[in-house]
Amino acid sequence: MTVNFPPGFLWGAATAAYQIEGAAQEDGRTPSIWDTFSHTPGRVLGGDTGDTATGHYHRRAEDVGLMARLSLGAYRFSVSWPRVQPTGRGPVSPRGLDFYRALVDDLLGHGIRPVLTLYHWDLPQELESAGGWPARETAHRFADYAHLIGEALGDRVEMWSTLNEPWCSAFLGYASGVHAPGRTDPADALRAAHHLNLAHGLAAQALRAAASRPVGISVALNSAAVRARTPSAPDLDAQRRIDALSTRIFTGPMLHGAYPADLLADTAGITDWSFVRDGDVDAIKHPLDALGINYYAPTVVSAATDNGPRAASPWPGADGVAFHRPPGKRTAMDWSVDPTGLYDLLLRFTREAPGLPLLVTENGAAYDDKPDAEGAVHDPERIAYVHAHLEAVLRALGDGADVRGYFLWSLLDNFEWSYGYSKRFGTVHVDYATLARTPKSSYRWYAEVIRTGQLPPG
Ligand code: GBH
Repeated sequence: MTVNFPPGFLWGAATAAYQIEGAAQEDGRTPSIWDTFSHTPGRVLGGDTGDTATGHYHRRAEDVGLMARLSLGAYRFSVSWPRVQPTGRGPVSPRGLDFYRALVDDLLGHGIRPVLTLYHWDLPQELESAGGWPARETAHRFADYAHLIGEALGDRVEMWSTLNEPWCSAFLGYASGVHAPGRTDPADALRAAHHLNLAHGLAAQALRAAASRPVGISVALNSAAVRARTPSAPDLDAQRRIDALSTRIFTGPMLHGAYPADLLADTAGITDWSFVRDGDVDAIKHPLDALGINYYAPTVVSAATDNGPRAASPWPGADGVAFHRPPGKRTAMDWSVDPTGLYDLLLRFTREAPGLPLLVTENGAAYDDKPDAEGAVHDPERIAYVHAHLEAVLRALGDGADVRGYFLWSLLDNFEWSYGYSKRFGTVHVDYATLARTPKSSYRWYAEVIRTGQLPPG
């Protein structure tokens, strides 16, 4: 197997606004659902909030310097909707926008391509109070927001992404409630999924109309890489159901122009899907320029006769499915380390959407990284994790997958949603008392991979 990545392969790192920016109440920003959620006792481990996060809003130049020394070719970040359009309606906020203009200019000045995600989970609280993603109106608000940002930054940002992981927004936000806004209504979660799909399609149209030059548009999905625990018919059926709810609920309308019939049948006891109106699916099927894949670990399922009492499920209509922890290595999130899931997804989308370029928009791992006595941070497990996953990317490339780039999650340790600051995904360590940044050993390793375009042996 070759160890060389193709010329022009885009080497990146990714972050998200609420996880790094802080400055939650500055320059006219209004609260998002994550401000409300994290300030609600019991929702986030340790009562952590994104009020300060890594302080990136005030350390932009330092952080772009870290990217430049890493030799990044691209940086994937998200725009905080309530920072640039406070309350989610009306005109753009010039002060909020200034931050992203300056960021993009800094990146371009260092030859780093900006990859701008419009939505990484921070819905303006006012829009949630008006119904949130289960309300159709939110999709139209999102298209307006996309238009504003397209007008403002479309002259200098070429690569755009509409949504990050709409599965999490819909099902962790409105079914299991472990993410903001913390609601637990399965029918609302399915409505939310549809309105996120619609928001994606309308925003893609709005972006093309607003930008002053052609833009590339993608979406980042956390396709679950679902496996059946055994090849028995009931276990394969469990796999089919979770694949429908995790992946085909998005790729059905986005890539193939229809919701999968088996999904509609599986969820018929929850909703009749009458919220899908004529023309919606056509709008959702807006041609994409690339598909973003976020991958961490596979999901292993089997059929279950009785799940017993349990917390609200993020899988509406999948009551008879059990989830398993495969044996083997795990990260600090307790997620298994299994790069074959990434290979499988890359080959799957190569078959399913021939000709559509693929991007690994997130991949990485949390480990319990601590500075040693000299203040250095060694993270050999992260190096091994990324090495193994890049090997899977190379293998997929060799087998015909059109993978154009890889974005490490994440540049910095950051606010890990309901886990607060307890989980560290960064290749750069952040001391939350001082906000000091310390590149870990994986940073030097990744810089070498980027500079050589090769995986070192081992
Ligand atoms: C990504 O989410 C996010 O985009 C990013 O912001 C985040 O920091 C990063 O990954 C690390 O978590 O079967 O119910 O247990 C990944 C979220 C986590 C979603 C695992 C699916 C399993 C769902 N994924 N999760 S469940």
